[in-house]
Amino acid sequence: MAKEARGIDDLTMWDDAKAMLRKAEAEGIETVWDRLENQTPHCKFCESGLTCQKCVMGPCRIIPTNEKKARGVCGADADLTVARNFGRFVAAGAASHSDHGRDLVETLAAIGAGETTDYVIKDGDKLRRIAGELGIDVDGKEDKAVAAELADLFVRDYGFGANKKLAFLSRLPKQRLELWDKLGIAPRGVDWEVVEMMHRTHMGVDCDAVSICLHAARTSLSDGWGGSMIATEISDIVFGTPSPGKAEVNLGVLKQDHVNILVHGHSPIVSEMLLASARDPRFIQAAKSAGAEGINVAGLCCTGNELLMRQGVPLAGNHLMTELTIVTGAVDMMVVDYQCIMPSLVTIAQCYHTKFVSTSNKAHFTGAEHVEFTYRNAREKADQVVRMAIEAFTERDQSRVQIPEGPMSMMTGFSNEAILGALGGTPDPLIEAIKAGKVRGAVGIVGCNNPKLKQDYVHVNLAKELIKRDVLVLCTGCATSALGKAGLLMPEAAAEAGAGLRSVCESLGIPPVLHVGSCVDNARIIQLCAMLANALGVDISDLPVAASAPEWYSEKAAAIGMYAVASGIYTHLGLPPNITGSDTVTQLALGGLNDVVGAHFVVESDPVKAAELIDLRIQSKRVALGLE
Ligand code: CUV
Ligand code: SF4
Repeated sequence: MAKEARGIDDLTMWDDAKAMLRKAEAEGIETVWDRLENQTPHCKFCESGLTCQKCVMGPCRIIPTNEKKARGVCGADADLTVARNFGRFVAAGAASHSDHGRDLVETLAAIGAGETTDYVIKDGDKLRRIAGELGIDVDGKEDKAVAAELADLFVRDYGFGANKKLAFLSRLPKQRLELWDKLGIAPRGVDWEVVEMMHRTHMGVDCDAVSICLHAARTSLSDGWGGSMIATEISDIVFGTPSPGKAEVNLGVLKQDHVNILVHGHSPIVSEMLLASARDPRFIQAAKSAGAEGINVAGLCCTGNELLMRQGVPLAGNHLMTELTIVTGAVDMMVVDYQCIMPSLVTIAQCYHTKFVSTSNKAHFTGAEHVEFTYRNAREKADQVVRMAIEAFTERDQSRVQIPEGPMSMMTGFSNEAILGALGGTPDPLIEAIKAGKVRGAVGIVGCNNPKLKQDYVHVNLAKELIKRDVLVLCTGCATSALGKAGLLMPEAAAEAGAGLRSVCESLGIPPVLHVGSCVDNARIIQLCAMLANALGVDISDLPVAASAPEWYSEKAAAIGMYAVASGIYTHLGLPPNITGSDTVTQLALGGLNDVVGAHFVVESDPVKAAELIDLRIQSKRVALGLE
């Protein structure tokens, strides 16, 4: 990207964001967009994946067109360098989701062992259903005992897996698992695949680009069908399985006369407990004594999605809104756990009265107040944090407060259980609608914001194009805020859909875009795909479905995209990963993988063109299934 200042209208499509960008400018607050401009142009070697610093014979910069510099000191060429970098990139993403999942396994085990009273089993039916599905005999056992056994099984999955296979691979269509076995990419253990990627990419281990890419696929699958899926299922068991409900989204969810607490990060373990304290009448009374009308908890990013799905807690915004929320001057406290929390937030909080509180022993922020949450002390710590927020409210300078008006309404809570419930208990009505062409296919729009793209523009326009073409959209993560703000998460948005999708939505009273959760909840989408494939007796790669991460930025998003593709789902990205320095890796990603796993990536930043490409794929799959 050329280094030229973009106007505010080029940075975001939203009025709430623009108002805060103007306020930030007036108040001399630096944002992510300023820093992007200062960092542009980026290093060309890094952008194309051609730098290596995996040992101190280097660091090396590979110049494929220069005879003398085409190899690093060890002899690694462009293909190998790109593959090793990409492999580690995916491994870091898989590690992040899976380490989040580990916290839930630990919590479930603590419940089973009676080591916590703060966390309990909220959905005992789901606990028993999942345990039964995975071969645990639940008859005559108490919830606690089942929880302990299930946690134990997941602990094994993190290490070696029973029979060196992750438990949830039992959900796959037979063809898919056979293909993975043939390719040697069926994930064996959640931690195993990540560690093995670190090993393989050490100097002098796996020195074949294609081999590393295949292991990247396996690593990502240990996330999708392992760490993320485990995180989602335990979160439902402990905090409740989401069911449809109403909520609100955008900066207008902040309240001038309330103590505003924002939760940011990913783990419901922290945010759920905080919400419980904030809803405690004792603290609401304390807030009133401090001059507020009450306590308002709102979410950001994925932990915001978790609370939204299960509790209908309003969503203040997505990734690029996190800094701007503080600029309102109305945020008394931001409580974070881990992932996607820009360190700049601490600096911005210091420009206001905002208290910034970190809670995880694995995520410290210089300058923040650290209040560590564990399963033993969570409620006590949450109480302490809420008291601090009330105190912070008394220091708020109301003359600096500016809250953009008018939150948007949205519908949320579409877990697979809720989707099946809406369909009357089986996927058959959805399959019939797909066969009849009323719903031509389905696309998961997921993932982040990236300041290189106009905020939410690709998300929103891609979704609009798809629903027009009778393609049902499922969304998670930061896409949720984008599509919610655009009004697409309301049943009324069915009017913007094609005639077929519109009739289906109207008869069920659902929106044409269904909110299915946070990033780890992308596991719900692949599980739903597997259910549909099993019901039709086909492989996932035969389905008229696709995935899209239009504005992705993170290593986690790369892991998600990779496991979607390796599961057989065609995946659109709004911008490329840093792999373009290798023809081998790039061609594999953009096409070659189709012959290997039945799906591949496509990169396109224009939402209309992306919709056309996705539509072509859906159409070809419909034809192959004999539906057209
Ligand atoms: Ni996990 S990974 S910016 S919060 S979706 Fe949002 Fe979602 Fe990307 Fe991060
Ligand atoms: Fe250079 Fe090879 Fe070391 Fe990488 S591993 S820094 S390419 S010598």
